[in-house]
Amino acid sequence: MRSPVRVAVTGAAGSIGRALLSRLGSGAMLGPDQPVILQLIELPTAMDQLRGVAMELEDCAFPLVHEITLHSDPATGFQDTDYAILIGARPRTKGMERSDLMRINAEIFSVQGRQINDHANPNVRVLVVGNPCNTNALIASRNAPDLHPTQFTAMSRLDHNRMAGILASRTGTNASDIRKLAVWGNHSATMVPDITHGNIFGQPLTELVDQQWYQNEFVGRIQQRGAEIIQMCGQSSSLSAASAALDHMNSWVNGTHGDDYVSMVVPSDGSYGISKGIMFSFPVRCRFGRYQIVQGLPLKPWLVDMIKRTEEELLTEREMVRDLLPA
Ligand code: NAX
Repeated sequence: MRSPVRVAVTGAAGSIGRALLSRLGSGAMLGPDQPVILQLIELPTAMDQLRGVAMELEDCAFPLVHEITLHSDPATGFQDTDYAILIGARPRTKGMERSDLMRINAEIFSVQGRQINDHANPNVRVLVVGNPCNTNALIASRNAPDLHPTQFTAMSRLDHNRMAGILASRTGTNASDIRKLAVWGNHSATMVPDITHGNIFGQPLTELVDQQWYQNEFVGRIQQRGAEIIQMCGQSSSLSAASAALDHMNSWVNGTHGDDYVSMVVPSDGSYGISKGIMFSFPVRCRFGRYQIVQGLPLKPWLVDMIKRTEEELLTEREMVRDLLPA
């Protein structure tokens, strides 16, 4: 058995937080031989709910859970942490403009970026789930000057997994046999679900599904899947979002399979002509705890147009929070 690592989770008493913690405690993120110390962070007003979550985790008697600590102060919550999963965010309420939501969350993530910078393990790996997650991750990273921007990522894995799940149902195959899917851009309705390099046991997905269905139905369905789930359940995705967060971290830490890849929101290094520095979802391969953007994928012109639109949206989001981005 290895020595325990520290995992900090914000918004730990919320829907995604609860769904994530039980599977994290049973090894779904870091493997069945990696003990964890859970550092759970919540708003001061949600500490009672957080105590309840901690009691339930205690009652699960997970052998891998070494210790659980509870924090309303992110400075102590992020202390020495090896991994930080930032789920807590202000949800959009009735009548709130997108720009207001962006500002409120920007403030939260600039503070958290600074706290991670000052208190976490210098090798910390950060995943931002709370929306708007690409721009929140950018703000957190820019407020952490002592850390490398590549230590900050955000989550497009849910969109990636949604593609695999729906394609598996469509083709009557197992989701794990579907290879080389990609989500490009923002985790928003402008995201670009790309199956053009995908295959199942070597057979191209473009031969297995109808092109009209892909372009006219599938793309919109993935982009709107979150809204569809809210309409059905009255709340946003939590089980699948938690599962995707664990998959994201697992791929990052333990690597991707063979020459397959996954989608992660990472700082753009200019690959595919995307503006440097913005947080953009790319196909990545992970090895030895690091990720690399997959290079040289040929892109159809209609996909390039969509990728440009999602990039423009991210550039607009960046402008909205410019004053919270130290140089
Ligand atoms: P909930 O409202 O159930 O839970 C959020 C929790 O965060 C609450 O317990 C709240 O007290 C806490 N919180 C708020 N601000 C905090 C702060 N500054 N520090 C610590 N805790 C804080 O929301 P939930 O359904 O769990 O969703 C959380 C976030 O995930 C939302 O922003 C949501 O939009 C986002 N999502 C992102 C997804 C993605 O793929 N990137 C998909 C699912 C989800 O929509």
